[in-house]
Amino acid sequence: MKVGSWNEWDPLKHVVVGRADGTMVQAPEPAVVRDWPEDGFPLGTYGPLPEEMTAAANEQLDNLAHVLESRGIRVDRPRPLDFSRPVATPEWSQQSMFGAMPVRDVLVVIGNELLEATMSFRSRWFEYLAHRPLIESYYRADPGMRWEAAPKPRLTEASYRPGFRDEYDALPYEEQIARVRAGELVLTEAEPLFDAADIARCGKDLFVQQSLATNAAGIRWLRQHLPEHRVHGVTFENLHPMHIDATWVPLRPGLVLHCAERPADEDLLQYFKINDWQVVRAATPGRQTPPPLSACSRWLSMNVLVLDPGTVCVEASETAQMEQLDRLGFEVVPVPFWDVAPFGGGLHCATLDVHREGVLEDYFP
Ligand code: ABU
Repeated sequence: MKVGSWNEWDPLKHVVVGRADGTMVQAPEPAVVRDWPEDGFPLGTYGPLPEEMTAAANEQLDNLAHVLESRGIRVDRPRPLDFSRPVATPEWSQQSMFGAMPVRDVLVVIGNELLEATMSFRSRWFEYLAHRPLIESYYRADPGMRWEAAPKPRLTEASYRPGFRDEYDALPYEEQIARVRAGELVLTEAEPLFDAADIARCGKDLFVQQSLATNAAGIRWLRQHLPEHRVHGVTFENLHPMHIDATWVPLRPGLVLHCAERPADEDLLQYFKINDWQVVRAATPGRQTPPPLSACSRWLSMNVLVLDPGTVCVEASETAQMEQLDRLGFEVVPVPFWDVAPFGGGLHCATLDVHREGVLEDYFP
């Protein structure tokens, strides 16, 4: 048993796969207000996702676990909590949590360190507890593992821009994008905040998206915490940036998949190009609409799980994405996963690399 992973593509040996049990449509909070009337959750309402959706998602998550185990990869699963209970700190209370999905949002492994993200939604503040039994067992089994948790945020009103959503939605497109570029979204800079899924790992280089879940102070904290890495704060032309793994997806040394609808900053493109990386526009998703009851987009098509530099799991209905990766030289493993999407994401979101064989390398010398 070893905790260790430096990038998104080295041979995968051990992984956590999330569970859908008990996932909630979150109660309103300063960071996020759900409004899905057509799916039974109009503004202000909250509650567990329907049982039949949960069962269908769990079937696909279990199947992913079997696919990975059949390839010799060890799979662990988190312990769901009662996410429907209100939670509180001394400074606020919140009527519900979210769930034990996606694992990628909460935890990241960088080298021998397993790091718990701050998270930035109140409904996700305690989510790490669903993963603690596994983390504790890893810490007992691997004497070389470092277990770190970023500063637990206060998440008081000071961490959020009041009236952000209405003000932002009323802006013209160019002004909205200027706000994205400037990192002036719902989060203030009162304290470091980040979700782990805003980090793309490429050995010595870590690309961290400033987003609706990650602020500049969070990126600064990561930079200071990981002095042996080059931590790049990045943004994309995306009106609702939330996690980098359906936008900028490194597949193997020298190859990154990029969402064409979310153009990258010129500086980022140049950084990859002068280091001889190929930046490939991901295939257009087969689906025209986002998943129900979800903040994710149809670009979950490119939210792939790389098993090794020649093998990649792709959502089974995304034919164009599978064909593109086949042409790029990958063995493509189709995995049905669209029923998991309402629970927070795709194949990359739902998983956490505990161990990938490999060492720290500099891919941008
Ligand atoms: N959390 C996965 C990324 C969601 C999206 O950009 O559609």
